[in-house]
Amino acid sequence: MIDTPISTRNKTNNSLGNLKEYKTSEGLLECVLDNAFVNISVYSDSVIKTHISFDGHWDHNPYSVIQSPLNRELTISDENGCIELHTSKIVLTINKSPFRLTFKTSDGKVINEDDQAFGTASIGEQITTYKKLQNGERFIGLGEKTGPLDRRGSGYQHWNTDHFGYGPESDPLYCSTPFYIGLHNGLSYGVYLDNSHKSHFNFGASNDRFSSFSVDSGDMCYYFIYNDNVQGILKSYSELTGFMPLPPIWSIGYQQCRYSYYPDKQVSRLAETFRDKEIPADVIVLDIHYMEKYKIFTWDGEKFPNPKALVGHLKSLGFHVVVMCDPGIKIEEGYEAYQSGIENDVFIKYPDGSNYSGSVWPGLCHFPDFTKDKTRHWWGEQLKSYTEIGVDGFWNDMNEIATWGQMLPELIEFDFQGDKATARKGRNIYGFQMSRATYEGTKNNLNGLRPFNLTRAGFSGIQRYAAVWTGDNVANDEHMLVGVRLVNSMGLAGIAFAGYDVGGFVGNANEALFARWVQIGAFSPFFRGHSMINSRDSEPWSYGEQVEEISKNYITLRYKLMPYLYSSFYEATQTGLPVSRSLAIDYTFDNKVYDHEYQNQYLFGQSILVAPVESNKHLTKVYLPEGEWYDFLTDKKHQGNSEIIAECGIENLPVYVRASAIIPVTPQAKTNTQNLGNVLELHIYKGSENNSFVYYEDDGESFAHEAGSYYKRVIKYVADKNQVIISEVDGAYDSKIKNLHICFHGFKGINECTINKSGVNAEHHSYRFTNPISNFDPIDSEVCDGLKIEQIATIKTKNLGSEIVISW
Ligand code: NBV
Repeated sequence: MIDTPISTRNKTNNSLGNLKEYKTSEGLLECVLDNAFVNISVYSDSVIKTHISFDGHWDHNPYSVIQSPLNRELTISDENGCIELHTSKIVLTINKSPFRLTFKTSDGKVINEDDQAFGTASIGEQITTYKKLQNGERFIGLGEKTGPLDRRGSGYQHWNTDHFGYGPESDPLYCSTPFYIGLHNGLSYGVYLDNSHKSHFNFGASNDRFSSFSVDSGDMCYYFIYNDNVQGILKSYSELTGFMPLPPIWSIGYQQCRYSYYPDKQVSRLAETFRDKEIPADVIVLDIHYMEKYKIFTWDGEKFPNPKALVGHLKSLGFHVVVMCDPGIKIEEGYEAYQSGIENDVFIKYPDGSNYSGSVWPGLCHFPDFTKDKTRHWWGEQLKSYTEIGVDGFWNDMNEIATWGQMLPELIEFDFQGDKATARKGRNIYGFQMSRATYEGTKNNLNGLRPFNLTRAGFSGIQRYAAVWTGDNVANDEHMLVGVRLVNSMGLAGIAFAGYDVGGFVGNANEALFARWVQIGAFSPFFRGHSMINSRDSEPWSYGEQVEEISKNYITLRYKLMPYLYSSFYEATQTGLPVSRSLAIDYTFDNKVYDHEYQNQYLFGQSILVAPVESNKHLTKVYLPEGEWYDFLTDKKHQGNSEIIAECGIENLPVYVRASAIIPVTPQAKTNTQNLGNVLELHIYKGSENNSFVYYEDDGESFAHEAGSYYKRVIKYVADKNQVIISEVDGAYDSKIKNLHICFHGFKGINECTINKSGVNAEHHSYRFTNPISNFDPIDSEVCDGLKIEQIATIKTKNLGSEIVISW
């Protein structure tokens, strides 16, 4: 290591100074400056890491980045007072005196540059990097942050916080992902600040000169990502911090929760009511009242005398059970988790070595130190008491860490993989590592089944271990829309599996609000109804017959879309593209998508555009970006690049389908994701562009797909040839689909359709149909009748595993 200079940092601004010397070795450019050290390394042609340390001690976050640098020889030049580092996509110009960075495209356009006067500087322990505000620059993402889609003019901080009933502008909330995307002049880039101390982002707030990011302590360590489009940036970010593993399919079904359902009889009645009413649902969630006096790993003997029998009964009804897991372990002699926690020395500590105690639900508690391997293992062992009785879903709450008083002392110490750190560095990591312990532990306990894990707090990389929900929202329209933006914004920060409490946690929804929230929630990656203790009942049938019918229709629609949705989840595991996609992803430089009227709109998967709207509106404006769009309910076609007025009475939410869309649907869903039937409807929407969709299926519950047991087909719509081509099967899974129906939307005058089975089986079939224009109506599953082509192909048979060409 290079010699450590004596830190000269004081309370006023300290600059980095000039570059004094540098050397390169194994893909690393090591620079010595007047007042600091800077290491620059290349992670891919799109990603360059800059690590600035004032004291040369190189502070690391060991948890978020899992990618390794390329370690290849760097391409650099040194001329006219500047070093230039080249990848095939980025040119980084390092000005030596003073030390300043400019990131450019290979054809010389400035993507991002340090403020020439300030660069990176410190004020005491806090270090800030100042970037020149570019002309028309916008900023999106940053994860679970309130505020508008375009964050220009706003400032935020990352400090995981339990914020009960937060407001539409509150900041910070529960989960921190210090990653944002900047956009200007047709260019897009990402910055991931890899430091878990409290951090601050300023996107031209209270100034017209710079955007900046700061850390309260540790080093300035950031990854600069450049790509031609936002999709590419999201992919690079996921390569750095990890892709979400495929969740069990049941966890993307409807989940019913409240704080809390008890006793066991009420829980059983709840589950039975879903089945009696034929409202599909997959999960019953048990909140803290299942425990004895809120003690995790225990069951209340009176309310839940036989948890195993209860879980068994729910399973027999086709439900999975998710249980609340709070981190606080009550200090109580004889309480097993406490005793074994003490014996195994798993808790976070004060600097004098005594265990930290803080009050929360059960009373005074100790808190597991999840930054220690041993503790994570211990936690996994404790969770066996749940997995052994059939529980396979876990809900990590209060992990900011939330304690009464909300003032976790900063002197508390965490193990940090043996590299001790205080709560200043550990707080933002806590929920992330708790989720890791829960995911890894239960994965191990479940013998090959995928666990579902939900968390409130997290940090960059959390997508590897848990879905994230937006905590204690409030039952009102504004909050409903804030939730949509929070989920979309998390999607811009690597978290594809996110959602909000449908119906609102705090306060009481009314009929219209609940109905609307279910409609929007049906198009959210994580879909769970939840409400607070002492609030009104909030199940799909609790708001009268009309709302029950609306809820049932939209929940059923969600299940019909399951092949599309599960394939979209699969896509997220491969590309880092979220399931709920802010329009800023596909229409990045269309100013209209940032308009406050339209900023809540998003694509649900590749082709379905959702326009969330308040519950009391009957008409609303919708912006349809370039291209052509079909009304999801009526098939009415609209030209894009236009603002339209849409009807949005209580029965329906404005939803549109992009022309050329390919949407696989299952028409038979009635109970849960295990019973989706054996028919696949392929809905094709006429358009002038070619399109393709990756259809993905597997057993939905095990890890066998990792060993090749999946069923994947690329479905192509070839617009000018009037063809759908379904590629040969990839993977060894035996698909459940027996019959494929093709439903055409927007095609006029088709009267014959030919299936060419690529010669595997010489038969050719042709079919006639009477009405070529179909509706896809979520309220009635039969509307496609007369349009379906029965028995086009039995995809399951080996013969039809090869390419299928459908022409009309
Ligand atoms: O466990 C009770 C609640 C839970 O229902 C909610 O979803 C969490 O965000 N929990 C917070 C603890 C206390 C809430 C007042």
